[in-house]
Amino acid sequence: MPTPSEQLSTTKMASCLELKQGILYHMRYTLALRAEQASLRDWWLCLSLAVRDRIIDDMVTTQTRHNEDNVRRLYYLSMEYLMGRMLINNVHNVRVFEEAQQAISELGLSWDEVCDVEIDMGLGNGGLGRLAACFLDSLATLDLPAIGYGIYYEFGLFKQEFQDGKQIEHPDTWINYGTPWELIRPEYAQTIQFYGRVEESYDSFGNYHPRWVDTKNVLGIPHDIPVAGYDTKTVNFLRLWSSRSTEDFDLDEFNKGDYVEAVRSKAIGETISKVLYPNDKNENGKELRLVQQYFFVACSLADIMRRFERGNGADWDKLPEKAAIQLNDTHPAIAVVELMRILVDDKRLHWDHAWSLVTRIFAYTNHTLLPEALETWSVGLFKKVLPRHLQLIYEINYRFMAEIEQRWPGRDDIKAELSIIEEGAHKMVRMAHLAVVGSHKVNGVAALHSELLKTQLFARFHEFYPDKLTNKTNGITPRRWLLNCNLGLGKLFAQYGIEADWPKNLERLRKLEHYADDSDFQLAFMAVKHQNKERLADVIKAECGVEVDPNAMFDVQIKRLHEYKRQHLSLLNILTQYHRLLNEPERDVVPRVFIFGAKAAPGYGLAKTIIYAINAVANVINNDQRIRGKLKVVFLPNYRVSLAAKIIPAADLSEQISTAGKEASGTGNMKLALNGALTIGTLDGANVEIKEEVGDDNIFIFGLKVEDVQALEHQGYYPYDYYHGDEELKNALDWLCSGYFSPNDPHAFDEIRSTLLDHGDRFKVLADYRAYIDCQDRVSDAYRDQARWAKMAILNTARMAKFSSDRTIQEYADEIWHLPACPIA
Ligand code: 4GP
Repeated sequence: MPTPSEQLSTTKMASCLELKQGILYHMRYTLALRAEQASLRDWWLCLSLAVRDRIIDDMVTTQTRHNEDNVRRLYYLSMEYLMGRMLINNVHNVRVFEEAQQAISELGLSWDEVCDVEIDMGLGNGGLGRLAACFLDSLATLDLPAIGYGIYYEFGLFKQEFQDGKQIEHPDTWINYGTPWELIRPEYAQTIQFYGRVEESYDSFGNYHPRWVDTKNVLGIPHDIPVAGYDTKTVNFLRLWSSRSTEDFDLDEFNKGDYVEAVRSKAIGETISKVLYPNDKNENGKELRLVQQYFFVACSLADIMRRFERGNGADWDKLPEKAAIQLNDTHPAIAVVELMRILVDDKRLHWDHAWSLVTRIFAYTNHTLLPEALETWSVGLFKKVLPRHLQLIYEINYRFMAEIEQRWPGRDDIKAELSIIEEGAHKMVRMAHLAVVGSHKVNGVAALHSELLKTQLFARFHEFYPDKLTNKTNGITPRRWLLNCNLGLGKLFAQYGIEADWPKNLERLRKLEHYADDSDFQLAFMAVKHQNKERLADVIKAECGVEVDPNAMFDVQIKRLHEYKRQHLSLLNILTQYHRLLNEPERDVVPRVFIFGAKAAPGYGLAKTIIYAINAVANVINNDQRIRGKLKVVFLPNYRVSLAAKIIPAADLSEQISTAGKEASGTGNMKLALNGALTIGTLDGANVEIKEEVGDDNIFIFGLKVEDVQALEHQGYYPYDYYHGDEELKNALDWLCSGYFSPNDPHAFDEIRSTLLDHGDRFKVLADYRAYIDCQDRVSDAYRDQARWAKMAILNTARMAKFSSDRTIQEYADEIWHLPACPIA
């Protein structure tokens, strides 16, 4: 049997040697250590630096080319980026994976252990933040000139721990000892203004030129994270801003002799980029959040303008030719106003001229229909933090209202409906309206969601701007979500002649359809799944102390904890199955392991209660000898990108059970299906399109459709009817709240019950219960027939090409950004 080194080609051997030398070089000259002294983290750091060295050469080439050719660029503005671990992705993207593995093994280390040292870069909450990360990967892979802009949070999404089954949050200190993946660029620092007041002033021709004065200023420092495309020379970057005080300390205070006060005011400047707000459907009203939004937007626009002026001077008409800006949700929507401020106040353009430029530059992506997630800011707060911007918003709105008057004369109701300012006792600025008015395209993230934007949330806007609303169904990068995380499947593809370029051409996997009925292939495919399950079983043992059997079905629900995602519907199923088993111990059931991963927003009490309930039920079930391990329930703590990468390849069943009309798209659904998990889901978000791709026979769909949900709401929804009409449901809910699962805290789960029964069950959990349980029975039947299951799983993997983020990004590039590729020689 050849050793791994004998299997490497000569070129790869040379490259492996070079990497090893790089690692040892950094051990000595960056860390000043002898190899014998090095910890695992030191090795990880040196390997990362050695890989980074390669990326940097291409980064310099790419950026030189982009600058010299003065190319059109896409600027992606997002408050969140869930990048996860960088090393594993980078070694794959720059195609040195085997060499790096070999080098590490020659140094006497374990590859997995070295990789596991890396703390995730978790600068986001959930879907929208991970989407941004997938998009950066695709932009670079497709050779599209792009820069991502965001915030360099010192504390990313909190670390989750369970104490007695309850979520406890700890700060995420990812940056404690620095990261090898950043390049700090003090030379591109920006000074940003806040607060103060607007001074009326006139120039010598009598023209009004307001001045924003008496402001508090902070510095934004860029931290650049290189983003290497897969199998290409393009290296773009993500520029994250950290805030610093403009002065080392306040000289006035210092001169008054108050040294401590002087240094304290410096610290205030640094709080802006301290911490990520941990809500995935954002929290409104907090001043610091508005300050964060403006801080990163203002830094980014100043940076964009600097780059533009370097290449084009003051030829402002060229601005929309050189820059396309995508707003990831409304979080950066203030950019529309900031660019107006720059063009009108600083560059002295006429309003109409400036507005015509601005509205050709911006486009906006909406990620949710949930009304509580639509951002609004009180006019009072706006006036305090950004007084000049509030004036500009009023001016934008005044002109917009004039257009509405033209279209619908005398219709004050329509004006009130569309106005950027919501009138009333507390006047609010509606950021979504600002984003729609200021953008040339507005997109939803799945076909169904975009349709609902047109017919519901933005229906009137759609009447007014019939060409503005459009769809761009989300996607996921096949590099992170198959190549990196499922090595076994990648090897199998090679054995069965799938072209090696499948990671950038996912259509290649369609060939697997030919083997869907081939029993050898089925066995091989399921054997890979089994190995992945064994690995996950080890993680579960280590993290939860629970033994699970890899022969059982792994039933996975991983996503943020939210009522609309209905983890509690899954809990009702678990209780029902458990109850059935206890009543009929000899019942022939398919053994299942229910696997959860989810963080709840720290202020979202009910979500935390649902976590507590799942853990409490898990604790009873996992220790009940009577059911002989036929059911297991585990809640893996601290769900994050790197944990997802371990769970997803091991999943048999993917739970996508949101209330129809509430999940804009979902992307976990795509990752799981790509790795051969079958979906049980509602006709919601991208599930609808997954069903179209894989075919009705290869997915388990149940429950209310959007129209049914609406009809139910219209005719009056009475959750008690379902409760009294279904014995198993009544039993499951009563049992949960009986104190049986929480003897020391018998009322712990009352809120779940009262939300479902007494407070209207907003997300129709009870209405979908029966259809869900019956569908789960069909799932079990399918699993009993392993050949049938294997065929369905293979067809899922084979038919996921549509959901590559390369397809999504190419659509954005063609239809919204009009962005040509710029391949680097
Ligand atoms: C999420 C949506 O909930 C999810 O359906 C979608 O797939 C994802 O965005 C990416 O488009 N929304 C958020 C949020 O993360 O904070 O609103």
